[in-house]
Amino acid sequence: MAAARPVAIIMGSQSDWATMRHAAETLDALGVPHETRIVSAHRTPDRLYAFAKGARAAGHKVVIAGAGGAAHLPGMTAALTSLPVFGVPVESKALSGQDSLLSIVQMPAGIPVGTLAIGRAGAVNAALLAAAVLALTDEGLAERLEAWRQAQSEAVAERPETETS
Ligand code: RP5
Repeated sequence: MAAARPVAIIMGSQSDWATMRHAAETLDALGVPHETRIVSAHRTPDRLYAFAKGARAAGHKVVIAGAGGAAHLPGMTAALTSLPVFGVPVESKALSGQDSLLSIVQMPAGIPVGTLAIGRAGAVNAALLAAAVLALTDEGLAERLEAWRQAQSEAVAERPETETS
């Protein structure tokens, strides 16, 4: 049997991958195994139900769910599993992701979705939060996460480069 992948990255559409790949790449950089699936709350509701109901038994510990527009995927997933769910609002064409953000963040009390920023920043930070959760019980990952943050700090220049034109 294949080893369990602690993080599941799900998204409502192939078109969300351009954003959600940043979550996958961040988890890769931290050495966190993950699974990626297209699961639409609207177009494949049966797939969503099967995924979310089976997520814990499949060995997942955290779900990252990205969706745009009337973005029901993170909330519906959170309704169907008590695993932590982090929602990433994908930038929509019509409303620049404001619709996605409000759809995901405004969960009524009782079913939480940890909501991140719109777009790439949200996808990267969802991965970092998922890693932080897993690092609570994984010392090796905690060290890799610290090293990742240290490298990020070291990559920031002391002063801006002088522009030449
Ligand atoms: C949502 O509808 C998806 O999450 C996606 O962000 C949006 C548009 O989907 P496509 O029409 O590009 O497939 O369900």
